[in-house]
Amino acid sequence: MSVRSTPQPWIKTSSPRDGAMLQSPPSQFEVTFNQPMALKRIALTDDTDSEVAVTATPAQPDASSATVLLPQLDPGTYKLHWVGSDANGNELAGDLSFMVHHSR
Ligand SMILES: [Cu+2]
Repeated sequence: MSVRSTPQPWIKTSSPRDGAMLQSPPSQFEVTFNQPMALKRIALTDDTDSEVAVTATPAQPDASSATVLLPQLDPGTYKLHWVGSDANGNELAGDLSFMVHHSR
């Protein structure tokens, strides 16, 4: 028998990227994993550390990417924290921040 190591989830891409300076507000947060993952939790906070309500999208446990629609965001700096989980209960969390600039 061969020994099979437990695959650990990792992030392939996420959007907005950490540190992104955006000229217009992002309409969604999207993250792509190396394997199927479901987003369990997402928290978005603004400059004043107030939580911005985000409508959770139904979990898609067989999908290796997750998309969450964001509300209309005013210019400012935002922090986003998310937690994902795979079918084996392996969790993966991420933190990122991005800035929405005033458009002209
Ligand atoms: Cu900026």
